[in-house]
Amino acid sequence: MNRPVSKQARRIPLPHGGLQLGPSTLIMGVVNVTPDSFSDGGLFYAKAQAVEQGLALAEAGADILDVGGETTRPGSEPTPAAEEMERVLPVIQELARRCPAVISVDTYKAEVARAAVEAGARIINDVTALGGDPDMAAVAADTKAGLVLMHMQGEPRTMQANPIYGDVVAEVREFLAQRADRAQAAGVDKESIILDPGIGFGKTLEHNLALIRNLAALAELGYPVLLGASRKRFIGTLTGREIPKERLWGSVGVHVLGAALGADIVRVHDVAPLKEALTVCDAVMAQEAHHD
Ligand code: PMM
Repeated sequence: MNRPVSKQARRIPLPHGGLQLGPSTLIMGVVNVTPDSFSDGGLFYAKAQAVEQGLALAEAGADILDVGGETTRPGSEPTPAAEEMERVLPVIQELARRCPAVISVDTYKAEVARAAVEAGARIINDVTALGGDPDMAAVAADTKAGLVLMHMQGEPRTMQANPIYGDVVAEVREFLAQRADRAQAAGVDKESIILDPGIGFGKTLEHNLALIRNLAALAELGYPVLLGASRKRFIGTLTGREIPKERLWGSVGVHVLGAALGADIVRVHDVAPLKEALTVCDAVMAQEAHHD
C-alpha cells in the first residue's frame, strides 16, 4: 500500500501560531450550540453545556474544537446571523481563553465568521465552500484564519431528496479545486486552505463510500484533507444503528480508514475512542513510511 500523498509534514498558518500536520492525524471535536437539542434548558444551558463539552473534548485529545450554532443536518432550516452569533461567540471566547485547542467556527456567514475570529476562533469551517455568502472569502483573507472548504450538493433543507452525480469523486474534486482557486483569487493563502468531501451533504450511501474510498484523489490536489463522517446516517444504514450516538463503532472504523487513506484531520463527536484508535493507525502507517 502506498503512503497517502496528503500526510506530509506541513504547517497550516493560523492567527497566533499554526497547526502542524504530518503522520499524526489531527482530531477536530464537534461542539454544537443549538438549543433545539436542549429543548427544556434553553440557550443559557446550551452555552454552558457547550463549554463543558469543548473542555472535555480538548482534555480527551482534540486538537481543534469546531463550534457551530446552526445545524446543517438534512432537512434543517437556516438560523439568522444574530441568533447564531449569540449562541457561538460566548462559547468561542471562553474556550479560547480556557483551553489550548485551536477553535474553529462552523459557519457559512461572513459576519459570523469575522466576529468569531475576533472572539478567538482561528479556523473558519464553511460547509458551503464560499457559496453561501459572497463576503466569506474576503473575511478569510483579512483575518488570515484557516479555511475549510466543504462540498455540498444543494442545501440542507432538500439536499438528501435525490442527489445525482455522473462521477461523484471527479465532480467533488473539481468543485473543491475551483473553490480553492476562488479563495486564493480573493487573497487567501494556499497554505490556509483545507478541503472536505462533505460526507452526507447531498450524497447517497454509494456516493459517501466512493468518496471515502477515493480520499487520495482529493488529497492529490495538494491541500490538507478533512473527513467528517461521525455518527452520520450512512453508518446507521450499514450497521442498523438508528440512534446517532450508537454509531460510535462505525464512526471509529470509518475515521481510522479515512486516516489511513489520507485524511489529515477527522471531525468527530467521540474524541477519546478516536484518539486511541488513531494512535494505533498512525503508528502502523508511519512504520510503513520507513520502508518506502
Ligand atoms: N458535518 C456536519 C457539520 N459541519 N463541517 C465539515 N467541515 N465537515 C462535515 O462533515 C460536517 C461539518 C454535520 O454534522 P453534525 O451535525 O453532526 O455536526
